[in-house]
Amino acid sequence: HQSAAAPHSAGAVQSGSPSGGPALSSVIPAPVAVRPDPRATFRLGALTVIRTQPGSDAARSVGDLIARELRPATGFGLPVLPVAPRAVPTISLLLGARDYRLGDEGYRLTVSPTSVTIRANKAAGLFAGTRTLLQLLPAEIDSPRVVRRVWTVAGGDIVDYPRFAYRGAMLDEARHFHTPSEVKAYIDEIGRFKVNYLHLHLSDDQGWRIQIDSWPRLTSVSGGAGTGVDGEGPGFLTKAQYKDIVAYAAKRYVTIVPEIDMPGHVNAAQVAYPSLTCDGVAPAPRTDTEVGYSSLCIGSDTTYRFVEDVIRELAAITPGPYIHIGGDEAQATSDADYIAFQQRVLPLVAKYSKTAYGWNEIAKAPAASTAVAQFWGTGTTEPDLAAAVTTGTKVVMSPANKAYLDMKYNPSTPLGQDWAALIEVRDAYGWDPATRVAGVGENAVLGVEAPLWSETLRTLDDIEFMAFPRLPAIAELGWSPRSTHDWDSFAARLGTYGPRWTQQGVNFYPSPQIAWS
Ligand code: TNX
Repeated sequence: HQSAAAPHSAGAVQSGSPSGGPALSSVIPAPVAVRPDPRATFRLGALTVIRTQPGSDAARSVGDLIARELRPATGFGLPVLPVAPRAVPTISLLLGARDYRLGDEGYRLTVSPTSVTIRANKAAGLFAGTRTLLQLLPAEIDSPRVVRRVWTVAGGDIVDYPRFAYRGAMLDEARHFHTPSEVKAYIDEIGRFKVNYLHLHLSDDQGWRIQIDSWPRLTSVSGGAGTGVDGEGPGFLTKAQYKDIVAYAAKRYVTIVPEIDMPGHVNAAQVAYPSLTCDGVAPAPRTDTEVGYSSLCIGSDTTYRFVEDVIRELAAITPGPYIHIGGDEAQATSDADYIAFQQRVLPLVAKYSKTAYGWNEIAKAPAASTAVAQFWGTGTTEPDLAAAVTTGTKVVMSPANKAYLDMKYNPSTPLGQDWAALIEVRDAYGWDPATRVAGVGENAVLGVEAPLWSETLRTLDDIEFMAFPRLPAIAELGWSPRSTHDWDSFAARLGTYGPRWTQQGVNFYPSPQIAWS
């Protein structure tokens, strides 16, 4: 990508309109190009209508969503129509942008005194444009109750599209189960920053969190009471709940990536089915947070019947392109066994028409050349991964000392762990996905992901406290052109985001590195 961006000048987030709305440049992730026009302020009013591309159900559904988001605080009717009446202030969501630079997710947003127009090639771009529009309205727009004030949008135009195709977050459902409504809340919150994938870690040593019809004891036993860390639980997603989350996410242009972790991290599966061990003896259930002690039995046919059943059933309820098969921390599996396992299992994902995705250890297996590998190391070299990249493996960057949202911010953070690093906001922001790992350059990088492991996290409040404000930092690294990367600019824009989380009722860590407004 070439980038048209004039670098955002340090701290340039003054008010963008006479009535105190945000500046056109006060957006996270930073847009590709911003051209303010101080004479073109738009005022959202009681008569405003939302016009969506005639004949497009997808555009209509984006219009309905933004209307529902704008009504509570404004109290305005905001009808969604295929044609706007003459001389009425209009927010337009139109397809047919005819600008190849925008790709599938980009948009152009133009603000004039009488209209806000979002144009895109695809509805995903219209949705991204509405995420920007929300940030251009005063923070009170996120109030659940009517606020009487002037609703302005700063004038000018924005051209915007992502640097990387994959901008992800991960939630660990296995260590502590998080309910469907908590997962949906998180989807809304990450979508604000144009995150377009949510990876759900659905199995681990402690518990199994997704219904699999051909192996029902996975959830009846290992999704039951006491299967969370420290004996909490129960919890698992039925297929109906999973499909409902997938559909909810799709409306917000978030694709769900399910993970079943293997050949390690399988104690819960073996508790439910002792035939998945080599000696046939059921191990004890585990609710501590040790890792690296369990392994599927690599030489056994039962193992591959199990793995194929799980992949087949998951693929059938997952419209997205990826099935994540874990592959991390397999210390209880020999290297030779590990490679033999991956040589059989990676192709099984393709058999069900999905792209295999796994933690970076999968790069040891030649079959990973068609897979996506998720880098979770703390260093800047990973020879197996660099070698796999030369044969076609694509990489999602989640360096644990930068992108792990379960790491503490500082030594006194009450939640989280510190094995990879303490990660303040500036640390989370201070790296480049395309130069982090030797031999893994821009073209090998599919994108970034911010994982949130939940050994220490129970509630949605806990999740939010660890994710915000670091998740927006990772989202910006994934979306914004390298040329916009600037700590002072990011910090200033983040400072103005605080009141939005407050209005939304979203918990966040008020980092002392940020001047919160
Ligand atoms: C390592 S990172 C793990 C997880 C833990 C996490 C805690 C990775 C691929 N595996 O099993 O939950 O550390 O930070």
